[in-house]
Order: sequence, then structure tokens, then C-alpha cells
Amino acid sequence: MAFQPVKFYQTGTFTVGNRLLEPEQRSVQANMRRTNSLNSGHRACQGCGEALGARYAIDAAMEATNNQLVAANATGCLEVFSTPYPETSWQIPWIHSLFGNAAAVATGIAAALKVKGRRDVRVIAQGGDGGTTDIGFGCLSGMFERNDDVLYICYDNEAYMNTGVQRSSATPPAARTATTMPVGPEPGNVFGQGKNVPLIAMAHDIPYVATATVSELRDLEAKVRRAMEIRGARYIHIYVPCPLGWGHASHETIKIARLAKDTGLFPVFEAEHGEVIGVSKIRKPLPVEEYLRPQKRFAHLFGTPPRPDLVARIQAIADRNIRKFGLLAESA
Ligand SMILES: Cc1ncc(C[n+]2csc(CCOP(=O)(O)OP(=O)(O)O)c2C)c(N)n1
Ligand code: SF4
Repeated sequence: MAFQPVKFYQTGTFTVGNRLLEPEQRSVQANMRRTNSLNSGHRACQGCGEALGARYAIDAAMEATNNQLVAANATGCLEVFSTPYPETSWQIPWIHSLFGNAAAVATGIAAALKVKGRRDVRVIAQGGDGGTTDIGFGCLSGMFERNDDVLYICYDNEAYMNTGVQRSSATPPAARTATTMPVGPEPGNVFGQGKNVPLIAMAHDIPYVATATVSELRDLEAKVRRAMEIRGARYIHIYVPCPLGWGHASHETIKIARLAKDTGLFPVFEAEHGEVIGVSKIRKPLPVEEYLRPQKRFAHLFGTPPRPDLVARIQAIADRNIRKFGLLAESA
């Protein structure tokens, strides 16, 4: 067999090069002793971004807390596909809350641990965008306002997937869902303001807010690790493509997530106490069309007749994000 040299530019990726790094620099997933917190046997669709994001996030949190972690989980795909009673794929202490109260349940667990003097055990709440930006929003805002010692993770697949792809306040303009059909002069979801929970979290001046995607998993791990170094309320918003709801090929989950970032539609940044402290720069900005075309939820924008006017409005949103967050790399 021909000798295959390992190229050094692979260091830091999730390929073999990861193992060329010093042990403390390697990703959590490269560690054979990772917890596999969300284990095989769950029933997520093939290519589910939420399953991938949760596995990386919770494994990173487990490592950061020396495996002293409790998670409260809102109703949604993540909960349903991982815990069909009496089975579970979770390898951590895990509790299912209601659809709308994961933040409040996590707050209660954190309070109980405080009473028991268990500062070593840390608490996470997690849920989908519906459970976070809509029904659970009041509990979440209360958790922020009280600065409860909880990390809340939102897995944003931009709709209520578990119940059949209904619109949420995180659904993007023009997207087709079961409740925003591609009919009429403005097909799909409305061009409204939406609800940007990372920015709303920052407005609470909580110690830490970050966004991340499943295309940059090292960055995701690093943000979870950073969040677990801090006490008080923390929020991480992870962009997780959903092949079933978005109508893209299951092998394109990572590519779609990368395109969301590289078009400017999903700004990846970090903030402490309400101030942005870092953004993931875009090296080569791409037109939003490259992101929209592979997804059937936007197929009506490229049908007969095509709707370049609506694509232009989506491009304007991306351009505004690029300006607002300073997303362009200097070389771009
Ligand atoms: C009070 C209440 N209303 C409605 C439901 C039904 N329900 C369960 S999960 C879900 C949607 C979850 O959507 P999201 O939070 O975005 O998570 P995803 O499934 O997309 O990951 C709904 C409407 C419920 N369980 N409880
Ligand atoms: S519907 Fe979407 S979020 Fe739910 S399991 Fe399938 S791919 Fe994942």
C-alpha cells in the first residue's frame, strides 16, 4: 500500500490531524474517554443537526465539569428521539421538563444543589427554538434576570420539528413550513423582525452569550467550555440544520450550516456582560442563493415564476448582519 503522509494543515480538524495536537489542545470528541453523553440507539433522523450539536455540547460540558452535570430537557425532537420510554440514550443525569419550563426546572435544580452545598455539580437546560424563543421565553428571561447559575442551550432548527414542522419565532422569512405555505404574493413565512434570542439574552447583561453552528464543532466545544468556567446565567444558541424540516439532503447538514455562516445569515459571535467580544469572520462571503437553493423550504423562490425580489430581501438581511457584527475578514 502506498505511504500516505499526514498533512499538517489537518491539525485542529476532526480528521486524523486532531491527534497530532498536544492532548490538552485536542477536541473533546478526539478523547477516547469522552462521555458519549448522547449515545447510539437514539431515533433522530439521518443527518440530524440537533443530535450532532447536543452530543458535542454535552460531551464538552461533561469534560469541563469533571462529569458533574445535570441536564433539564424541554419537550421537542431532542427529548423525543432520545428517550422513548422506557429507553434512553443519555449517559448523564437527565430530566425531562415540560415544553415551556426547562429554564425554570434547571433553576430549581441549581437552587437545590446550592442548598445542599454542591457547588461542584453544574446545571444545563436545553431545548429547541420553539421551546426557547416561544413557549419557554418567559421562564428563560426570568432565569437571565435572576442570573441563575444555569447554562441554557438552544438548538435552533428554525421551526417546531417534533410536531411536524410548524413555524416558530425563529423561522426565517420566506421559509415554507406546515403553517406558512408557499402561496400568495409573499409565499412562506412573513418578512417580520423575528425574535433574536442571543441579542435579547445580551440585553439582560448576563455573563455569557454565544452563537455556534454544527459546522464549526471546535468552536462549539470551546464556547461550552468557556460557559462552564463562568457562574451565573449563560446562553448558547446553536444553529442545527434539520434535513426533514428544511428538505435538504441528510449528508448536507454540515454544508448548510457552513453556508448559513458564510452568507452572513447566521452570525457566529461571543458576548460577555452584554458586549460582543469576538466574531467568527467570513473569509469569502457567499451569496444567499447558495444557501437557499439546496433547501426545499425555499424551493418556491426558484420556481415558476422565480422570486429574485424575495431573494434580494434575504440578501439584504445577510448584508445587514455582516455590517452589524463586522463579519468580514480583512482579506475578504
Ligand atoms: C404546552 C405544550 N404545547 C404543545 C406541545 C406539543 N409539542 C411538543 S414538542 C413541540 C414542538 C417542539 O419544537 P421545538 O422546541 O422547536 O423543538 P424541535 O422539535 O424543533 O427540536 C410541540 C408543539 C407540548 N408538549 N406542550
Ligand atoms: S425532524 Fe429534524 S430535528 Fe427532528 S430528529 Fe429529524 S432531523 Fe432532527
